[in-house]
Amino acid sequence: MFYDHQQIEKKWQKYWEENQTYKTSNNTDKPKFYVLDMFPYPSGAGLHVGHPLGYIASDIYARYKRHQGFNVLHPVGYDSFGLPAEQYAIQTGQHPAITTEENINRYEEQLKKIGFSFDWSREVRTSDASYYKWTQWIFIELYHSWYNKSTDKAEPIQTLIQHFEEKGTEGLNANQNDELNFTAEEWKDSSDLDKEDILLNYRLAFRAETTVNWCPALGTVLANDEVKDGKSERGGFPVFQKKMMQWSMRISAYSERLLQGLNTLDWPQPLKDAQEYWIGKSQGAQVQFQVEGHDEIVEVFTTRPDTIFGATFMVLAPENPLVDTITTEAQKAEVDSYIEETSKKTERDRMADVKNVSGAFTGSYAVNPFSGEKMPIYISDYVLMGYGTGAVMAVPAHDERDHRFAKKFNLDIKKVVDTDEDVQEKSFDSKDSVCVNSDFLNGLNYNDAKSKIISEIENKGIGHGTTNYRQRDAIFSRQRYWGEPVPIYYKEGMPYTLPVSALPLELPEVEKYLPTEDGDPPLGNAKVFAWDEANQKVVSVDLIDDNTVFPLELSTMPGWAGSSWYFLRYMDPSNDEVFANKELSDYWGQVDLYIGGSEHATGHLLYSRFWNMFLKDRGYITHDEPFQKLINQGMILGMSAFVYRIDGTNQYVSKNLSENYKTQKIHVDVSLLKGTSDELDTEAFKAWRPDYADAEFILEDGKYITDREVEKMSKSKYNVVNPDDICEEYGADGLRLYEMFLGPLEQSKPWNTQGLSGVYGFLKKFWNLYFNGDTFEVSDEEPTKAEYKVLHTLIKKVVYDIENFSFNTSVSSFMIAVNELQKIKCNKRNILEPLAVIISPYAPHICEELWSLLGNKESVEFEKFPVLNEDYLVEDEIEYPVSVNGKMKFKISLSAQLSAKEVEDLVISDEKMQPILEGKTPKKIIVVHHRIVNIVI
Ligand code: ANZ
Repeated sequence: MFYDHQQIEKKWQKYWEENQTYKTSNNTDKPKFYVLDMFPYPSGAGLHVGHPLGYIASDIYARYKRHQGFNVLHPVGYDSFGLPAEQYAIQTGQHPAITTEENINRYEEQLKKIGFSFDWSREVRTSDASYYKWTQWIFIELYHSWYNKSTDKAEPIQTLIQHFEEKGTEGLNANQNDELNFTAEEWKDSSDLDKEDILLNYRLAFRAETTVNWCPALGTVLANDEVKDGKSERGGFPVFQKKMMQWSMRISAYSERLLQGLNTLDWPQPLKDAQEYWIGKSQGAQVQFQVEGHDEIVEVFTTRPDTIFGATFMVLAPENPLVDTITTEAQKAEVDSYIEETSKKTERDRMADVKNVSGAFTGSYAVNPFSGEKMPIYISDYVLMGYGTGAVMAVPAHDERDHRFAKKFNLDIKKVVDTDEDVQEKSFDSKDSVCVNSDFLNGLNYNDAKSKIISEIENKGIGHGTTNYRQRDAIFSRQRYWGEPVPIYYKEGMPYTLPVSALPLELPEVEKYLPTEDGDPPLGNAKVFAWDEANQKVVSVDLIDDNTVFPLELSTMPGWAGSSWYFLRYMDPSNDEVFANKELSDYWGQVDLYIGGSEHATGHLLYSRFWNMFLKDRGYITHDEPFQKLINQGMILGMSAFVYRIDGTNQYVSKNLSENYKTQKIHVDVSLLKGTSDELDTEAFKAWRPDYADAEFILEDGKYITDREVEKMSKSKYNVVNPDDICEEYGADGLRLYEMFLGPLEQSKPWNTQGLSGVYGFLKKFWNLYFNGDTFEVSDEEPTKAEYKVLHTLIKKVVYDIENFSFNTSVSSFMIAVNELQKIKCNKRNILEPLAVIISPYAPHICEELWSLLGNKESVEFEKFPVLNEDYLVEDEIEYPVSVNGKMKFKISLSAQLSAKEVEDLVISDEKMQPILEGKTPKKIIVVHHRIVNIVI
């Protein structure tokens, strides 16, 4: 029977949509299971076959879990704010909302063609006002919260105010910007404005002057993870360091919890390692050094206080405020010119440039509190102001950068301990040092030496043990249009949140999407974007009088705001009262399986854990961690095609002749090749671009052969394969099976359209098991043992494979099973019915069709997954090798049902045994059941 995939797939996609087959109910006594994909940014290019890889895997898992009786939440949505739609708006004037809507429609169409079992009714879009209302609400909650280190959680700002009213800052243990000290009286005597200023120092969403990554070409600030090698990740524009007043999120308050939480998660180790590295916990000490002849103290952070005896000089970051006070008159010019020189470098350049040490002497000295020796104080840009205290004690014998600096400036190099292997491993070991023998630490291992010196530092009252994290607070404002407005207005320069009742604060219309002439962000172009405090509404900017009508914040939120909590919104997507009803978020709890790309390791996956922990602290949800198990799917690579253009001409030479010419290798679109071959369709090539209209070709054997290379699949490399084309030709089921068949989910693998005919052939064979010629025909006769064995072998394999996320091997076992059933001409209902259920998570359309042809009225989706019966796998006959005095003599086939004793009797009485025994009685007979018989005579 002809397998008409197009007709079948259309029919079932329509059925699923009309019957809302995959709509998830919240009211059920079934156990829940939450399967989530990282939601896509709907780009203008549409999907290529690399995008659905993870979605197919998660869809198979979601369907499998439904068959197992779980109530599965498997939603989809769009991360729909972002730069590309805005860049397009700048170029063309088209509102980003329109571009976004068009792109989403295209994505939706493409996704629906692949037959995903998404609950489309729960779709969310981060750029919808009904969604970002709650992103703004979370911002307001963060603004009105502080981090209490004593309770180790975020608390409402009222508890902080209460603490100030009762005790001032005494006994306060908070995460803050600056350490403040005041009494309860001083607090009470402060003006309202001063109080607000003080509170801003503690809020989880706060404003502060920060050095930011400023990208003039994009006109915005970028997060660290949006900058790659000093360039913007999107567009590759240069990024500079600039000081600006910015909104920030106090993620650093959560560093330790973000680190500890990793232990509870089933995530790939490289991903955990990346987060651990990003958080960057260092344990050490903060130590104070007296500056000679000054009241000033240099405070350093060191992870190696045990090397303090070898600290021979000090280095401050050029930006350290102390530099000004301690630089001597004689050194001022040198110091100033050095500061000027380094201010041009980005922090990243400063860290990357390890070879060229540079610096300047301040003219002042500090005193080493342990050795009593004088230590010259330098400045150098290898010390960063944003880390630790912005100052180091330099130990050139043990630290490589300090060593390079000492060599350059001819400073003393003293080695402290060199006996303990543990320490040697941690130290850079310089050969040219003088050894100082500190009896104080000799003989101690690394950890003991460290603890001992820290207690000594504490005893001397010159410092204390401390922990530092490399992770910085996250800058939250973007000078962009297409993002969530920040629900803040300014009164006397102080920020105030909008009342929750005024949310959503909608993105205003603007005429231009560029910054204003005054350098304000694009929202500065809006005509109606001011806050009328008295009437509680947004009004025209002309009405701003700073009395009752105030300016609104003009920056918008970063891309990561909306994606940091979307998994919660799916639980209750249309609730207008709360972001998600508590009962529902309790029921759905954590995401049980999250699949997505590894590029989100330190961005999305840290920010969303942070917001989730915050919402948990404030009692809105129950779990600290949002994503229990996570898998990073690998990449699908494309086969790029290239032509060789002869330099300075419009002539193109075929691949195998190209060596004879000086050429340039140019990407051509893979759709310009003939069929699945490497041959270029030269006419299509000429028509592709005006530049190529007059192209001439030097052919080989009458053909132009392109060069091929495996690269990341991407629109920019012209090697994308559109899933729509594959669905058309081989069906969505073919696409799904093939993507899984390509190899292990986590690995990268090249796409090869030719390989699809294999899985398509399998689908046809599978289909035909249910037909006799053109008639659908299954028999109700009881299957044979051999038939059951094929089925149950398959069940066993597939269950194991799905539970271990090994989807490629399941596809091969489907192929084996179908081949075997075809060979033994099996058409029994009791085999073919369960077979359709087993294959349905992978190839849902064909299985729905077969299931309904089998006479079932309901979708195959909720049918119980077939259960393994091991009895069918037991071999009927066992072939026992019989060994006599250690030598194998013959083999004997016996029923597997026999006991060991029965096997023994049958072997001894077998006629082949008689000539071997020669009438003797065996001394010993050992039967290893179902394996071997050993006889000693
Ligand atoms: C003395 C010492 C001896 C150090 C030694 C290291 C090795 P992590 O592990 O990254 O936390 N340091 C401290 N603050 C710094 C800053 N603002 N900029 C650049 N370097 C800074 O590194 C901490 C170590 O880096 C500290 O320990 C300090 O040098 C340096 F054998 O102090 B150490």
